[in-house]
Amino acid sequence: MKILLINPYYPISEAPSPPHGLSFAAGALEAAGHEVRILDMVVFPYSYSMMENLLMEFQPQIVGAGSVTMTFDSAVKVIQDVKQISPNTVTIMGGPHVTFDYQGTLEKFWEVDAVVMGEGEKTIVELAAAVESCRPGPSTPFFNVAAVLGEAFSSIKGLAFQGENGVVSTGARDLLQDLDSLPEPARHLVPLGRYRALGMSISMTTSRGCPFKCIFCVGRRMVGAKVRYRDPVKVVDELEYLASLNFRQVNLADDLFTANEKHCLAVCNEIMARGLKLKWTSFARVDTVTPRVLKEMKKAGCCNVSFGIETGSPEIMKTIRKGITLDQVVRAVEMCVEAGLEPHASFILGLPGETPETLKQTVAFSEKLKAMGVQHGFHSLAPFPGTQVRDDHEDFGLKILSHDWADYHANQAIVETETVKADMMDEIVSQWQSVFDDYLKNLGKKIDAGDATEAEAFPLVSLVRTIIAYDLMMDQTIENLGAFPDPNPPANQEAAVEVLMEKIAGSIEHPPEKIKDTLLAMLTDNNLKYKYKDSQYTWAWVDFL
Ligand code: B12
Ligand code: SF4
Repeated sequence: MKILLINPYYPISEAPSPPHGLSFAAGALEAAGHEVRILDMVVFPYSYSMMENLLMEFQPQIVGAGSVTMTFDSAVKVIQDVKQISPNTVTIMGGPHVTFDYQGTLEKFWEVDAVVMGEGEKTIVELAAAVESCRPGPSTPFFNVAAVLGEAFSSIKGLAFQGENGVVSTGARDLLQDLDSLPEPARHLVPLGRYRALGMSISMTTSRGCPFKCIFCVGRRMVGAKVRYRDPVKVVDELEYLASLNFRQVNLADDLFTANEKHCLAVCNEIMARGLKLKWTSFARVDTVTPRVLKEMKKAGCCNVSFGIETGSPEIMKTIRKGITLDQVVRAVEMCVEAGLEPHASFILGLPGETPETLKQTVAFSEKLKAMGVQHGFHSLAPFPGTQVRDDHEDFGLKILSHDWADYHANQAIVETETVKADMMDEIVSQWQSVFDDYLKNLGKKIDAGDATEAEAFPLVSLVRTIIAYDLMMDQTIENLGAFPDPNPPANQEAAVEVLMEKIAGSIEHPPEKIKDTLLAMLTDNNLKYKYKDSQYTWAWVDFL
């Protein structure tokens, strides 16, 4: 059977990496014998007519979209388009947002036939089998899940769907115990080349689960309290494959890579034993790192460890059930610095109990950490469906200002406490942002004056390349203007780029020398390619690796 999976749009400013969960779902479907394609709206522009063409050409029987809360609107819009174009296609959604708002999703959007709740690999395969066995013929005028598939769907755990008398949920499916039995994520279906061209990192996981109970977190509820580990040898096999793809770095996306020292050390040792050279990052908690683990991580190629610190207020730290102390934070930072790792700290503004005083404490604590060598970021609390902070927001004294899911991007305040209004928190975020903007501005001046070394200039140079490459991708400049006749074969890559520059001049608004630099870098890194044959150029992105 043919199945189309969709990664919905979200902005480049959020530093997207290739869709990991979706490739696991795709991998499971392929292993079950289905033909799967992924439409990735993060790196391809979307339009109704392109969906019409795709559905006409591929003819999938199931179309599924993943989403987090901030991408839900984009995901559901595509599903609505699919139903309008092809009413007999079975439409499904999955991912952390709909898992905890399946009721709201299915009630509000009749176009969504079913929601896969939680881990999706087994459920989606059973769903596909059910659709395959029960699907109506092409002459059926209009698809009706309740009538045609209701009975088959009722026996699939982890599913919610449109029933005859409203939404039906079959209840949560047990979490997978043996992660090593999962088929490989189908990364070959993801346009990895575009992410690499944009300078993004690539994610993989070595475990699933987190034993902690932070009240703002959905992750733990998605993956369960008991951490399930993959075999370190298999983990490093995958890392070895990812290293061969030449991404800037790999993100170990486990909820908590450092949850278990033994596992963590086993992965590091295996990386070192194979002499694998790659840069990676991971998430950690300050109370789960030790000097030994951090040193081994560094030796194995880890460059950056991200800690959720959340607040500088000891009181709020208790309320959110984070289970760490500010002293532990300071100690963990010292350990990272000693080990030669860059620590990153993320803070959330607008947590229960936030007051002007606690905001000051948080900012002061972030400054203290900065002085110790920590990079930090501020986010605004987004009370996602499935979190305790959302379920009990009134008890926590929180006022939720927006129920528009598109606002749940955590960059702007959408909750207030009794004494802290949204603009107070937005001000902190924008001040923090302006420090970063100033840094880039000053770096730009230094580069223009010829005073920056290549290494110093790199962050800005690569940011500019990312922006230009992204604009070229989303405007389809290469696709629309990259095929043209030219009587003179290019002497070298630079000459070829210059010919392309002439053809695309005026179609993208960036300084020509920066466009040229970007195109050359893309070509050198094998993210862009051209063919010159029979006096004709054909340029193309290297989409698949
Ligand atoms: C790693 C990670 C990231 C990475 C990249 C992930 C990637 N490339 O895919 C980065 C750092 C880029 C990132 C960014 C963001 N993240 Co994040 N992230 C995670 C984390 C820690 C692990 C995700 C993961 O890879 N899990 C492993 C895979 C296998 O699981 P999965 O993605 O859930 O997929 C399974 C199911 O959901 C389901 N499924 C998924 N898609 C589909 C599609 C269909 C059709 C079906 C049927 C099933 C299905 O099947 C999959 C296989 O079991 C989770 C925490 C968690 N455990 O969920 C947070 C989490 C998903 N992130 C979260 C958030 C908020 C974000 C950001 C919005 C943050 C921001 N403001 O920028 C962005 C949005 C990115 C996006 N569009 O997905 C929230 C989402 C909550 C919510 N309701 O929105 C989570 C849950 C953490 C939290 N705060 O609680 N994230
Ligand atoms: S925030 Fe981190 S430590 Fe807390 S429950 Fe979520 S994954 Fe676990």
